[in-house]
Amino acid sequence: MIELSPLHAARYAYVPKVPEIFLESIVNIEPRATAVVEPKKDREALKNAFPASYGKPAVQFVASQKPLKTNPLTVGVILSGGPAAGGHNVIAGLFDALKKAHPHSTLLGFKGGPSGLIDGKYIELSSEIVDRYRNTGGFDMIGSGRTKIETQEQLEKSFENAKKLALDALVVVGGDDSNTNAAMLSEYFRQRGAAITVVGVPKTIDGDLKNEWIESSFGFDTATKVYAELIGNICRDAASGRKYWHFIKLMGRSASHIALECAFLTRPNVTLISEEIEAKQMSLSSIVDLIAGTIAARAAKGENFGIVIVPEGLIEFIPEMKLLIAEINDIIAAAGASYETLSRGEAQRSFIASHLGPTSATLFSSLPEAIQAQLCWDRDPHGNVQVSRIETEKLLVEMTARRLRKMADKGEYKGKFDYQTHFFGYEGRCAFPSNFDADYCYSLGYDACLLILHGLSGYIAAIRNLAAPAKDWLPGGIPIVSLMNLEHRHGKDKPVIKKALVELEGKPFKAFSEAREAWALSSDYRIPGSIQYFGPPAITDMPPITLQLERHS
Ligand code: FBP
Repeated sequence: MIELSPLHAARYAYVPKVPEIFLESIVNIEPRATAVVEPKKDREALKNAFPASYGKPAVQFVASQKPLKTNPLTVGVILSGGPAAGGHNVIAGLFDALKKAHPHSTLLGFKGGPSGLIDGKYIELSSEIVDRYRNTGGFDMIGSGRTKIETQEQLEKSFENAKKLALDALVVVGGDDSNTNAAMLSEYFRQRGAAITVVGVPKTIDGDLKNEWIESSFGFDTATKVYAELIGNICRDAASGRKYWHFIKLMGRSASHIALECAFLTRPNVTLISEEIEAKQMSLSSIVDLIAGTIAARAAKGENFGIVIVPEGLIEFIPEMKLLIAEINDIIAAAGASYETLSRGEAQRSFIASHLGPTSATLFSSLPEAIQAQLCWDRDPHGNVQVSRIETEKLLVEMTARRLRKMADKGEYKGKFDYQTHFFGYEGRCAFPSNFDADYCYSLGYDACLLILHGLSGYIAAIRNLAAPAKDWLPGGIPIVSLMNLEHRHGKDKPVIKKALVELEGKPFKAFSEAREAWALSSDYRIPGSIQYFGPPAITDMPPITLQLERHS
């Protein structure tokens, strides 16, 4: 038995705060249909692909006078994709709700992500197991994985195992791709005549699985608070030593929500927002101009130090790089299994270089060799380039240093450029969940159980009013298909959940763009400190700043 840290032991005693309606007996809660939510585009194609769940209304849970009759249920749960703080509390909330609905209900945890269902690998979750993980970070209670259930064989095996285990329902906890999986499974089970309810839960630190119904994905709050603590400490170090520019890449595969939230929490000198770069069609060279310009302006004040925040997904938003990556993706998809036989580095680089069109080939050859190699590494199971492995922060440092030398030659820059690079990503995904995430995740698990009790297959748990105290949250659900569109993946058009990117017309980005000029020249950084789990609610329960800006007028 490992010895627990004092905080670990104390977190077991934490009782998550939940929406007031969850204090009712679980059998006295029912879904009330509200608006029908339709996908924003590709409606016909999505209607054909998801006939059973398309066009269904969003629901909100309300008190009911007529108690629901419940039987013991057997439910499976899958944790899918990258870890996000609070996953264990989703399971705890689901477990507690199931046992309240019927004490003989059973919860099975599929091991290692979706492949656990395909291969029939699972454990029965007892209260002893669940209690060991309450309010803790990580996904290690049952593990996670990135297998996509999409081939006929995978769907069939999942179906067979679900039948063999007599599952009444399956809960898929994941991001956009994993919830796309959930919608496909729901449809497939229906087509096969099996009454197995499949529901999703919105997870991802990236914060890009959201809309007006899903106000935040879980894990975002904890991850951004961990990164902001580290950035704040580096800000203080930079202002103390006064000798380094710190280029900090932050996780978030596509959207820049993490970078934006951390900018509000720490006020760095430069924060790149990928969505703005794409909208303004900024080239790599103009991004370097912007960074070098800020460095020169601060040097003129005698401040040869500062902080640059680089979102992990940036590279895919720079127009010329986006074209290059799309071409590489298609080349890899067309080469199929034969690409996997090429070794990383020279073999992959020269294969790709020989298949690129002329414009992309010129750009590719102008990039540092390390970046070329990283762009060629194999894709994840969803066909995405693995941006966490591309050292964009180093690419920018190298290009900025070159630009500053030229500016110095022309007398436009008088300063000393010394730098450090950092990448914060894995540090933030498995921390003890903040109180916000602990409460939110427990409530999401409870909500998922309610969706199951009411047979709402193909729905994803959606809790609204998250900027308010937990008691005022509004739990419910929406059909997963309403979040979808068609996208080009692995060389084909496929239905997938559309990633919610930073909206340039939204309140958070507008507030940021009004403040950033002042932040560029200032050295009065904001130091958020570490996540506080105990103390005044104004400190312990603060929701993300971007969420507050989005929700308050
Ligand atoms: P999910 O979309 O599965 O939540 O994962 C998000 C993420 O943390 C990204 O921010 C990052 O690019 C990626 O996972 C890294 O994946 P891996 O854990 O496979 O290295």
